[in-house]
Amino acid sequence: MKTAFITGITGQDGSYLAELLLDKGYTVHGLIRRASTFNTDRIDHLYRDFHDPEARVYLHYGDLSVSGQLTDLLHGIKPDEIYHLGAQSHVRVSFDMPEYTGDITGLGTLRLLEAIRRTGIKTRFYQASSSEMFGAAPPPQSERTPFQPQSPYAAAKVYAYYIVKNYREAYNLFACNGILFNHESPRRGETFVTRKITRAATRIMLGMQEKLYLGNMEAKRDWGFAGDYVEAQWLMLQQDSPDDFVIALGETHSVREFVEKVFQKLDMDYKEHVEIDPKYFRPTEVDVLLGDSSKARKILGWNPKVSFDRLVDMMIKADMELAKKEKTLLDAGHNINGRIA
Ligand code: NAP
Ligand code: G4F
Repeated sequence: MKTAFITGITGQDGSYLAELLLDKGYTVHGLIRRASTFNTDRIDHLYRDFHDPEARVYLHYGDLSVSGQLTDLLHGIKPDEIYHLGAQSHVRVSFDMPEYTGDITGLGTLRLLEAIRRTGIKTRFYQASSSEMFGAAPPPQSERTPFQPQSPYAAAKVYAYYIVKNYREAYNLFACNGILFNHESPRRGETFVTRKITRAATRIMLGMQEKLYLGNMEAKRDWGFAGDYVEAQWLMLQQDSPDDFVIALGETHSVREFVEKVFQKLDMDYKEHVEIDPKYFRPTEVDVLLGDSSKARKILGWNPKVSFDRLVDMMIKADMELAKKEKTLLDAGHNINGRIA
């Protein structure tokens, strides 16, 4: 039985990856942050009390800013595979918190690599690199496209990408960069644009919200399903040698198209509900992302199963169920968390 260590296990990808690894028989250790509220919603269904002999998920408090503790954890767990998904992952927020983003999203990767080097454990390392690193580079983007980062987040990810390559070459580590294009799901954080749209549209439909405020609706993204993308993360660590791979569906749509599609599927006209708020614009934008993942499809045999259209349906369905639950509570006189991203 293999053992994996996941940073970012409480995030969208971490939850899907933990499910995948448990299905494959792994024992899964995850790094979680202490918070004054519960932050394990996405993995609660996987967790069993550690006294239970059947338990295969173990959670450890820690933070990507603390290197000594990461070293102790890796020394104790000695995982066969490390999936480093933890990050300050929001691009707009990275303009508000550039130093923090550099520390966690950039240096966090170095801290883990150093922990591997210092402990001398034999392990395989996955780095959650991002299509955001391509920035202003014209589409389509592949492993050969030079990076032109357009945000503190992207600059931090470029640092992490190169430090992974450096440790691979300098210390012969099995370390891979998965350069993943945007991937979404019903578990997507509510401040990312797709989920913000499906949450708002379903609430508008049920009369719980009037307006949806967005930023740049002309930006284009290559959106796929997170469940398909974590499979690629696992495949990268099963190869004979470490390498870097672009993972993308290979089609691009604007934010406007996404909104239009969601509202249309709910028989509504988005123009009646959507307004632009300059607050959501970024000082520098990434205009078009469109991935060429032919290398991953050929070498890893990676083949995404969920189309863009099915992804949209999946997100609408889940958010409609959530909105209905919220409405039932509201109608019964309860307070709900009506916070909008
Ligand atoms: P996400 O939902 O935002 O999850 C981020 C995770 O990182 C959460 O578990 C979060 O913990 C954890 N984290 C944040 N700061 C931390 C810190 N200081 N110490 C320890 N853990 C910390 O992100 P995601 O969408 O799953 O993405 C996973 C990774 O892939 C990220 O590195 C992201 O940058 C990268 N990526 C994502 C996409 C995409 O489209 N989703 C595309 C390319 C690359 P809390 O739950 O406590 O906040
Ligand atoms: O959903 P987004 O915030 O995702 P973004 O910036 O593309 O970043 C995501 O994908 C990256 C991979 O390319 C990841 F590395 C990163 O961690 C994250 O998961 O924004 C998508 C687009 C942007 O062009 C943004 O300007 O939507 C535009 N947008 C328009 N109105 C908005 C909004 N984005 C957000 N979050 N909120 C809006 O109201």
